Amino acid sequence: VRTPTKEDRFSFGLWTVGWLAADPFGETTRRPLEPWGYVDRLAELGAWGVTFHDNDVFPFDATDAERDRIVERLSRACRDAGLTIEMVTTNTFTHPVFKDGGLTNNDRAIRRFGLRKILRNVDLAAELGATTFVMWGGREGAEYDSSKDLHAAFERYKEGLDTVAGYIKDKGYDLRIGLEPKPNEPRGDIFLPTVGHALALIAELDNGDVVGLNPEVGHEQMAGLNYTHGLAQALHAGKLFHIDLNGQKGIKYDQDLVFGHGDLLSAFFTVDLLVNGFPGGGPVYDGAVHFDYKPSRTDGMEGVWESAAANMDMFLRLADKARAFRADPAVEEAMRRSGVYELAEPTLAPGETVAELLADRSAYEDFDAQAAAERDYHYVDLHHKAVQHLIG
Ligand code: GLT
Ligand code: MN
Ligand code: MN
Ligand code: MN
Repeated sequence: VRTPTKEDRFSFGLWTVGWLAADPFGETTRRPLEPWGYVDRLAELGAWGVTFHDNDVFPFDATDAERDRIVERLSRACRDAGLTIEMVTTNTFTHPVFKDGGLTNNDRAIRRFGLRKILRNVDLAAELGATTFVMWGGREGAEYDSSKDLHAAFERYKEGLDTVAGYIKDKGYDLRIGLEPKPNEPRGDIFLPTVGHALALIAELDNGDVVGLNPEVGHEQMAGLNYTHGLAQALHAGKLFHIDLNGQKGIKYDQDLVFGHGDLLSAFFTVDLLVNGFPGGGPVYDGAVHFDYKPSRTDGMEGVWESAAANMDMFLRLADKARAFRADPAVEEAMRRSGVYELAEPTLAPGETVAELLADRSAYEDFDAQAAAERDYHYVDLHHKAVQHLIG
């Protein structure tokens, strides 16, 4: 497998390699570097971009001068290392003021503060040339159903998103919002728990044209859902703006493992969709290949870089295998036999009306359902060919 290059467009959150590994039961196991201390090594490993929250870089209570100085230092380090700052986001979850959320906090003054903090970082994102602005509403949610007027919560979520999206448009920024769904953790129940919930709210926005999704592998899998299907529906809706790749093993706490180190077969089909697209054509993802993982608490600093490299290596390996899978004539034939290409043909003929469908006796009256039910789809054989390609 080749080594990653800038053309692969791999990017990492500074909070990923920078995670010091404190968890609810234990202290940190690694020491912090300065924010710019991470960029050279990422560039050396073959990354193209970096992403960060405001407070990954400067403290929550930084003065304007301090903020400017630190941001300038980081952006210079990125420039020197040849790294693109492709996404910037806001931390509206760490400080206790956000313990009941930012945009959906019951406290209006906190909602106004949260909105201001987000808008500040929209300006910063645009200034640094980022093209995606992720909004992960980790604290937007509840533990107790009695605690929230849920209708009002969705109204406030909409209001907040429309305000931020409207601001981006008014300013003419080349920036799109990527909502990041998650079902739970840190809240008992987070609002917009899945890709589907987020798509539904986006459809109700006035400025929804610049609002799409940043789905994370582990977050969909924590909800027991199929990540590749989630990406597919976001693509179908024209809303797959960004992705968070990582690994997760089933329905449990958010593991943020290396991409492919959780459900490997699912990762294979995710990469198949990302690099090969839909079998019958359609929208393709052309954004950053962004990793949002956590280096294990049991690893030291060397392990951090090993795991960062593992994410990219895993993607490249799966991409090679997914390309070989689709290029294999036996697979092509198996896909044909399974009817995979047939689904792209519209069910009604071009220009056919419902009246014509109703008049088509072959579609119903003379249709032999028993005979049609005999079809052998051979899906297992097709799937086994994918598994063979995957394991070599
Ligand atoms: C936080 C979260 C991630 C999100 C980040 C973006 S913050 O680390 O767990 O999944 O992508 O805000
Ligand atoms: Mn996660
Ligand atoms: Mn994420
Ligand atoms: Mn995370």
